[in-house]
Amino acid sequence: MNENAPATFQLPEQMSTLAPQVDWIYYFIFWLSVVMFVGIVSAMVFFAWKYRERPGHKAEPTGHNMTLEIGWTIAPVFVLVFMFHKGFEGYLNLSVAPANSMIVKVNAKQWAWEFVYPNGGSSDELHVPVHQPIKLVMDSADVIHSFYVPALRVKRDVVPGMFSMVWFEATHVGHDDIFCAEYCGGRSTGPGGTELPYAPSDDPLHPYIAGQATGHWSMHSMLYVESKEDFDKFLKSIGDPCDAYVNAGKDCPLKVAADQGAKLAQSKGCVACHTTTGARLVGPSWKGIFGKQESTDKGGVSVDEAYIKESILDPNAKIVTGYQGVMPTFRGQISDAELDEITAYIKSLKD
Ligand code: HEC
Ligand SMILES: [Cu+2]
Repeated sequence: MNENAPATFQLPEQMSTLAPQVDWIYYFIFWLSVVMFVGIVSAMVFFAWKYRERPGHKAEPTGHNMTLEIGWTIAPVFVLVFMFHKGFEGYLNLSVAPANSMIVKVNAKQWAWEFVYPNGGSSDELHVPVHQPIKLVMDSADVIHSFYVPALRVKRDVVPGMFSMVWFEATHVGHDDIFCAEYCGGRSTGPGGTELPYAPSDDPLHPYIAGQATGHWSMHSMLYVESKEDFDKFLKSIGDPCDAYVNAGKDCPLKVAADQGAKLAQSKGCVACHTTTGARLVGPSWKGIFGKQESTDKGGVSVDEAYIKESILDPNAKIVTGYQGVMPTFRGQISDAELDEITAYIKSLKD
């Protein structure tokens, strides 16, 4: 099932390991519908002709046929359960990223995509290495968006106030469009019209948001699948995300957030149980944990934004192997902005 087909009359090119599975169930449903349609319409036409009104024939009511009724109720149930099973299998596959996935953070907002890579750099187009599972951790700054790449057969909603996750592994070098598949508003321009939610920014990292996009239709980007070498070159080219700010003579917001997070770790008392040096206290050290695999009582997890948030608000959801579930919850005592700052701090604690 891993042969990737080029575009067909009905479907675009396959570019991910998942695509053949999605297309299989698509064609199964399509051909089942064709067979049912031809069968039902033929029978209908045949019987309409067979029992047509003609001299010498009287209409005879047929009554109830129990065997038939039960037959055409049970048979479709099997087909539906099979289709549900296939669909659910695909959904689960899409939801559970392999342990060796590279994490890319996706920020959606009206009307742009931003992709943040493991080295901290960001871009408005998604570059990924071929044959490498990519886990997208997605978040929206405003309304619901939906990340959609046809050739990957991947589509998932991006919802404000939570992280949604999807993963894929590209099978060959190439490119495809990234669309927003959720109607996410537009700019009203007429006299007295509503204001654009984002004023043009002088943020050197996000010049593309600078007021040139005007609606859902413009929330378009590109996916580039590259060889490992090309991808490494790309990563180098976006470099340290702070460079652009430093060059513009400004404070780097990431650094400011991380510094703020360091202060919070003190004032909220995290440092009583966590070090940043690699040394173990009551809880594990934060040094170098971001992006790593952590083993917990619920199995292996990769440490990403969503896991850190969960660890702080719901510490007992997953307990790190070798530690006690003694961390208190900070739900209600820590704002969303503070969570982001602590996350930025933990991210900055590289090995
Ligand atoms: C009373 C001690 C204690 C305090 C205070 C505490 N923690 Fe923890 N924390 C733990 C322990 C023990 C674990 C490991 C067990 C678990 O997963 O719950 C842990 C786990 C974590 C993890 C997951 C680490 C990993 O390696 O997977 C994060 C992230 C975390 N804490 C963040 C925080 C933050 C942020 C604060 C302050 C707002 C904080 N903790 C305060 C004891 C504490
Ligand atoms: Cu959108």
